[in-house]
Amino acid sequence: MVTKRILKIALAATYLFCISGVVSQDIPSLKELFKNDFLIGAALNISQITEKDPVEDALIRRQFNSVTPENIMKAEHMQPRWNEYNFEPSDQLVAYARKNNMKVNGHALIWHSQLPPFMRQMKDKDSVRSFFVNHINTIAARYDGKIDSWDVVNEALEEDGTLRKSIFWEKLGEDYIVEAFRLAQKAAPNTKLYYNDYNIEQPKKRAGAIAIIKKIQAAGVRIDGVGIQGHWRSYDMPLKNIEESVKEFAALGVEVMFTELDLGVLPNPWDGNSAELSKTSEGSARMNPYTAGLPDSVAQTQAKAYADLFKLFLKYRQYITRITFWGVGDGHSWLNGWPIRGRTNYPLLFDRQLQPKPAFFSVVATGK
Ligand code: 9MR
Repeated sequence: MVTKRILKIALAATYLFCISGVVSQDIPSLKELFKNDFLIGAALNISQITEKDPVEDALIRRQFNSVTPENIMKAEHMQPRWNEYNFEPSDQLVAYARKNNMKVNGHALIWHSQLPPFMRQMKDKDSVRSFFVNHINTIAARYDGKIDSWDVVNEALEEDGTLRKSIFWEKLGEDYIVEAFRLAQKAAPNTKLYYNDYNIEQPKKRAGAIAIIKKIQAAGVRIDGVGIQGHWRSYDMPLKNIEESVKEFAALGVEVMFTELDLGVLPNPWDGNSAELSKTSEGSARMNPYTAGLPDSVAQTQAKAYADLFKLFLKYRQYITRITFWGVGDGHSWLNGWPIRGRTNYPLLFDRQLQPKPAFFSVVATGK
């Protein structure tokens, strides 16, 4: 009985060792390939940070030299109750990154989403101000010198380039962004400070981001960089806008980063009238067409999109400091659940078994 169990464990260990051997040693390493160009990061969840899956851990250690916590440093996790902080997961992240020689980008200090429950119905200005000041001071100071950078403010813009009417905008006024950076600069003098948002490659929203950066600079406050999130679709890449954005942001003297890269392959319910269709069974099949696997032609389109993007990143490598993927393998991507729940999406470089996809090899080819 005992011998049988030992045999089973040994077999499992050998299997794991073999797989991790294949994954970790037999394919090129992105962080090595691009080491003179930019950091290569991944958003990690708590089970990845705590090394629950040795195969995945070997892959992460081999491929990435930068980590962004996908959720654990958001306000609802860091300060779940008024003035009660939960530092444990973030401390684990810092230890994990130090052990593996990875940079850490803290995500995010001020964001309208994933706020603690006590914030959601807050009416009174003084309470919002007190949360804002204490949250930034406490967390930025604690991790100064332990992490490398912060997304100080995340997603403060509407699509038309005006400021989002968030609780912070409403209660603190439009200067809250400059104030957030001022507080972060004081509390974390050794940490880089970034503004991060999606769709800011699009002209109107980009103009809004430029206005934010200029306003912070004009106030004499430090902002070190801007993160273009990069949630795009393989069949619809805004390459020209991306290139213009890199140039325009770089001209402001800040670092440019691609911070949440993933290229979905599924239809977008907001195109045409397909949103309505998604509610019918015929519509659901149309909106979720690849449940049986990623067709070769779609994988090739995605590989080309990733290659085009990395060629552009390399062209502007003097301005671009980091490329972070929003996840590791397709199985855990947020895009399986958004904007429609329960779909099978394929946005990343590694598949559901953590094997490299054609997109991985097309990215590798640009780096050679
Ligand atoms: O990937 C994150 C997912 O696990 C969370 O449920 C979601 C909650 O809003 O946030 C996702 O990450 C977001 C990131 O923090 C900010 N930019 C958009 C990302 C995708 O929604």
